Amino acid sequence: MLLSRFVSILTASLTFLFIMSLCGLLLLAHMATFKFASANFPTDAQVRVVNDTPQWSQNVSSCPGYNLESLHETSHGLTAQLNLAGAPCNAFSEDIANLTIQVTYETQTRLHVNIFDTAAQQFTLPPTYFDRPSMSDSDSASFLNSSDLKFNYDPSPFAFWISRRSAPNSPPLFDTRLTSLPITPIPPFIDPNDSRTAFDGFQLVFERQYLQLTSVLPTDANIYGLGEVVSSSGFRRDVSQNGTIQTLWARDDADPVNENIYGSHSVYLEHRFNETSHTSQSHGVFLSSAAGSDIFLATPPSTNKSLVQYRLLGGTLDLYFFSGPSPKTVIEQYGEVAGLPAWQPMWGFGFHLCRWGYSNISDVKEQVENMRAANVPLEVMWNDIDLYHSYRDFTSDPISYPGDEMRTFIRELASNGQHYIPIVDAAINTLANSTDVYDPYTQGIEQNVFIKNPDNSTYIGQVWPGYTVFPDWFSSNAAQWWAEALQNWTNAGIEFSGIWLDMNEASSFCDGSCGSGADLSNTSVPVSLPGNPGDLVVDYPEGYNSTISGPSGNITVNGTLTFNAKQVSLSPSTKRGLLSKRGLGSANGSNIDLNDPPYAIHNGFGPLSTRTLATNATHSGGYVELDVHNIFGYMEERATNLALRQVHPGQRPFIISRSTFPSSGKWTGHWLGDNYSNWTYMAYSIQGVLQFQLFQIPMVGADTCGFQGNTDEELCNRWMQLSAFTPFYRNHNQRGALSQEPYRWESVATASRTAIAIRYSLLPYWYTLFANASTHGTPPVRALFFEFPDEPELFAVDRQFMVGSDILVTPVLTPNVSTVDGIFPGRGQVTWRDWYTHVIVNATAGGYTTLDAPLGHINVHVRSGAAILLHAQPGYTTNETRQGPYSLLISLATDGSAYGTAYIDDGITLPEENGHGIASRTLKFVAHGNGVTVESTGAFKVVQSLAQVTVLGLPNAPRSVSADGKDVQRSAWQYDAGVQRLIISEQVIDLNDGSVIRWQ
Ligand code: MIG
Repeated sequence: MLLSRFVSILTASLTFLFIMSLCGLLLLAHMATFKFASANFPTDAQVRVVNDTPQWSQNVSSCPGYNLESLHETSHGLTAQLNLAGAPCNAFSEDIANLTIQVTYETQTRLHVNIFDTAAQQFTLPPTYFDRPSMSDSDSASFLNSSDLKFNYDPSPFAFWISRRSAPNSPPLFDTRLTSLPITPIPPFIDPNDSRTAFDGFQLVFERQYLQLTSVLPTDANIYGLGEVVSSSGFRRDVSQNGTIQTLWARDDADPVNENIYGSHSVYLEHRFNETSHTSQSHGVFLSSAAGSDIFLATPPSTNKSLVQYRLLGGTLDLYFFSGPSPKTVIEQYGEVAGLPAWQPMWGFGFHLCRWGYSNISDVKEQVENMRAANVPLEVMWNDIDLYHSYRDFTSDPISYPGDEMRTFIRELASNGQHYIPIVDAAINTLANSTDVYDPYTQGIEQNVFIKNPDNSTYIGQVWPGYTVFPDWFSSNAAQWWAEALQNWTNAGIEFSGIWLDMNEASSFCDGSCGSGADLSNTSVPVSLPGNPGDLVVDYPEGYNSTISGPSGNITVNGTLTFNAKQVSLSPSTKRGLLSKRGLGSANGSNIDLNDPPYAIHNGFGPLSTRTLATNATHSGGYVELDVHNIFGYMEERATNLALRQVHPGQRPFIISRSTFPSSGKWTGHWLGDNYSNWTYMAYSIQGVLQFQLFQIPMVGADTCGFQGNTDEELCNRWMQLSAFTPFYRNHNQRGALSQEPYRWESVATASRTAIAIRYSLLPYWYTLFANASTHGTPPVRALFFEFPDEPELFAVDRQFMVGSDILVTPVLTPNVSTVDGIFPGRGQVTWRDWYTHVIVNATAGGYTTLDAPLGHINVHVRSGAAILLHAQPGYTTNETRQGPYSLLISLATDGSAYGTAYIDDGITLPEENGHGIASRTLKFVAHGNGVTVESTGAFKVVQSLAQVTVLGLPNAPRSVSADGKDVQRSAWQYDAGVQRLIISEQVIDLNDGSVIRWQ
């Protein structure tokens, strides 16, 4: 078994190499030359490489499971001891004999099942950094007997299952009673050469370095979430025989399919449809753990049961169950635990332009000018590491990006209502020699903020600037040191509005430590920059066809066409987990293999320390990297968010970060990493955006037009239009790849102007959706089944998506077409009107309808029953847009009703949690047969008035129209019988008061 485990790692590595060369990734191919060097670990007496490790059995079939004893019922649940039921199996480390289980009915919809080592030595997320709600005895309400969920158990061997109280006889939502399954081990089946894909047993296993928990799933279950991943099966995960291995281990790799990448999210939503009643219910399961893990979704042969199996490298089994029962409420309930998403500044919804490879400030200014000249709205200009002096964080190159000129440039942007965002890499360069000056490093050493080797020396890795150290977010001075570095950078001219956090997995070019003896004066990096001679990005755009000559088939450099959850709100004092003081996890104890844990998760790079920090690197407080690896990004995001609150007091921090973890959304947004400039990856971007809605990090988007490789006009055209409907909207490009700013091709410029105009019209709607996310955890972007949960034909749809409840987006995701097939939810009960023409789609109920989709046109449809507040005149920036009047778009349902809300505030001031503490205004639009009322509440004064109301679905022309009791002049309204549309214009309706608009 041991042998086959290594064989499989080798196979995985070879597959990786093969894929890399296929993609022609010169950069990564370069890295591969040192990829197979065995990982380096700092050598020191304290390093716990235990040579006398007992030979672990590597086989869980003989694991005895646990017996439940000493049960105590509490007002909110129960606690009990779980004691090992037989001789330890020591499968992948020592069995922990005594566990505690705590079951807490935390709210009506949330049940917390926490299984931990009674001695509290295993690692858990430190409550100082992770707010997790919990019940304390002072909480008056008890959900013990009323909760939607019910905890059930067998004491011996211990197993538990979670059912719905309302349906005790239905299959449980989660069920660990697998003891009836064959005890005969199921041989490796997902990959016969990979012994880790064997299922040796299903009982609870809880060892120092291996935890296993298995639950039965319905056959062909609808599972969403678990990531971060680019999933070949789409947003809906594969639970068929060979199903899915979702590995969680933060990793810097360019968006490989079905492998672990930047973020680690151990939460899933399951949606169950009842074929008899034709109704559905969703629930959610969240494992709060930072452990490196494999999560299997599979249907092993001979069991005939689909399973979810968690295999963790440490920590505890801290599980939360959410009862939903709708997809949206499951996500909201997860948000109550993970924390609600950060409030975003309005400008964050503007269009962002970036690339790696702007060689100097003139290059960057030119982009701003060219965008303006082409009249393609540009809200935020970005800089990648080209900005840096010697690739050092918090610097700007004195020759190519002089600080004073940058200050002037950024202030000019600001005076035009535009913004600037620079990159911040996770690693900090060391000093090259004794005359070298680099304050962030020197200060950091003085303040003791860097990650250490086990012998307390500073840990050395390597990134773009050469040898580096890494911030230790657990050290007491780190946050302030980081805030000062950001402040100093601003003072030196880089007056950023927001921050881009990269490389925070954390990425390092040495496999593990570069060695305590590294020659720091050697600043050369064994990785060549893409775009350098020898590493040119020369692959043809996907649509290039060399056999077709002439303008129709060829591409030139600048391209021609190629082809409200109602919950008790927990006061801060009742937050905080019960266990605040824990042991040091893997750092603490004998027989712990920090460097090569006995169970090898399916990390895409093989060994855990490959291209990242060594797992025995040590953090303040004694934590080891093995336990805290997956939260590096989270910790940095939190520190950066808090730092930005110091740099820009009272303002909402805007952060986009690569490596995320549950609760990251409280502090940051996310981009989907190093995707490819091809059609498949454009389609993948939709599942990525949907995943992160579930993960409560809704401000998310892909590198538009694609990062790796060369894009082309047609792809970029379609992609600029698609991304205009995703929350974070940025075009970003690889160094050395063909330019892809939207003005580079006339057709792309036009397509972008069209889509951005829609986006900016919809800003009040986006803003309202995000206010609902920040106050209730409601996901702004939705899979179609979130809105129409009882229509099974929608469960796997991820080539269309919805913005809120009312906007359906049907992008073109294939080349060389002028139509697109889309499904229109509602099975004929809902009408969908074209955004542009207002014509109702003649949709096939429950099936696909073909729509016209010439290049430059993205299909957008409005749901009947919607009332959407819009900006009437989209401008060049969000700020300009907001200076103009509002309009209201109403699409009446067949019964003549429509409803909508809008949340408005100043767009920049940081509210307290739950949205309090700043002036805001909430509008409610209620339409009925012959009018609409506007209800207005709040303290924020809306300066702009409502100038226009469009009513769709009005069967007859009105005789008269009035606004607030006054007749509207006949010339100010028109009725179009063809689309049943009434347009009322020339109005000056004050949104600070209620109003009534009538048509009769
Ligand atoms: O090793 O800063 O994902 O967006 O352009 C590559 C250069 C480092 C990776 C990011 C990408 C960025 C690039 N960075």
